[in-house]
Amino acid sequence: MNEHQPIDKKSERRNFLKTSALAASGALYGGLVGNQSAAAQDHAHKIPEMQQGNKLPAPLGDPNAGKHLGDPEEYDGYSRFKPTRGNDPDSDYYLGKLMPGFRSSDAGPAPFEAPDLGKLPWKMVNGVKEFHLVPMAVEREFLPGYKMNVYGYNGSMPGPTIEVTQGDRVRIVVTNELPEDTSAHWHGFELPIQYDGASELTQNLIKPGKSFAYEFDVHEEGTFFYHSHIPMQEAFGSVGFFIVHPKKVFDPPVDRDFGLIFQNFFIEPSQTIADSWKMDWNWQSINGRSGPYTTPLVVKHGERVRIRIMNFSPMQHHPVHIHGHTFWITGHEGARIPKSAWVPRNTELIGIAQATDFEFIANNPGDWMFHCHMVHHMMNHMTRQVGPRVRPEQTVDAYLTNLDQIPSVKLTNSDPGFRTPGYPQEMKGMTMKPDFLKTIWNRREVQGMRAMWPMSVMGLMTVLRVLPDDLYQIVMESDEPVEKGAVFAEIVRRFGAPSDYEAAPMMNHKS
Ligand SMILES: [Cu+2]
Repeated sequence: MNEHQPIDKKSERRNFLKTSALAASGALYGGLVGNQSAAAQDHAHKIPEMQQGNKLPAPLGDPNAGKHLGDPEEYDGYSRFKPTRGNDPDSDYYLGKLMPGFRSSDAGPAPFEAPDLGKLPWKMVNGVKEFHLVPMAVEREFLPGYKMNVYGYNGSMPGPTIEVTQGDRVRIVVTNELPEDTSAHWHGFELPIQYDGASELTQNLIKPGKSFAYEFDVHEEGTFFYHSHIPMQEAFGSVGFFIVHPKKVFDPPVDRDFGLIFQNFFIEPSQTIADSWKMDWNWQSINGRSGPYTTPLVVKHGERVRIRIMNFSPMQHHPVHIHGHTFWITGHEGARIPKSAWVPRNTELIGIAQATDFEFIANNPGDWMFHCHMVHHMMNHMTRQVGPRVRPEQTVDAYLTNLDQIPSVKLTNSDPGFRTPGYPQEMKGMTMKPDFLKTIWNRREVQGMRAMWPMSVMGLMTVLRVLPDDLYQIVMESDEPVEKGAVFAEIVRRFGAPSDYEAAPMMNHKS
């Protein structure tokens, strides 16, 4: 099977410059230039007045670049390049069930990637893979400017991923840098009892500053994790992925192998320290970040994708939903599921301490929501945003130094919505400051998304971006600047209904 066709960087650049020139020449909507259908012309007149000033992005990329020549595009009526189900529910290729990706199984497993998390390095010592894991208090930036104090490992929350191959023998030296005792549990592994890390049942706790070495053979394969076995430390973030690749690559091989850890925490408004005692939650994180700071999963059109989702929330289950695609459930934290028992879904409930592997063909280009479907998990607490509790630009220090004139509640938002007793449900005034937005946008993975996207991705939400090869190259491999909305508009132009498309209002294009 062919690997992806290489893309000529120079021609890409020429193409970009060409499109930039088009944009600069004042073309309102590139899709309408040079190829204007009567319907599109007609529609151009119907664009509402407020949209008239919108600068709509020019065409981008080269649709002919990176075609997968020679790869079969269709199996039993299922196409990897367009939304399809196939002809027969009993076919191996129904909903892309056994449709391979582009990666050959000879190439070994696709690299595991947990966005925003690192991997724990190891070295081979006398035939054993040796890791050094350090439980410690960490500061994790859930959102730009929101640095939270939690527990993690080696400076990260969740901790770095331990990644091994079935059959490896591992030694994990755990050195406790927490201010209290801990232990490390290897969740789901069938290992010798004294290395199970169940505090006090199987070992003495590791004192601060002390180490304990865990050593065992890994005969399993699949999606595992490690965590402290002190419940309150678990609620404080002490967890990390432990991925075991099978000796024989899973069939069919995937092109992408992502991992996401869903968590929630209770952190009082204006506090930075998680409260593990509360039976409640108000901050949500995926791999230690809240939407829109979660990093989108970017894949190429037609690829076979695996996403492993693990729920390490203290008290909450998550129905995880993906838009625009149907996925197969191919594994849980227990093991790979036999193909005969795979289930197609678009929403899967993942309970606490459970993991689920989704697999699907990314056959529908676009920027797709990927999120927990519980409405209160789709956002963090709104104390900064709602109602008259908002006291802009005031701090406790300023308050204490001015006790004579205790500042009264100053309602700076004149919107009548704020006069309503209780919380306006529309969350008026949910502003994102320029520095915040700059950090959100200053990431490769979000280039060319619609200018308003950060308004819609909150809490336990992220985005799956399915990009044709040329647009993938522009976003993920080129350093050329990409106009906000340009990649999205180009996908609409090629796969959607461009005459009905309106770009985000102009004000959102400024960062
Ligand atoms: Cu949830």
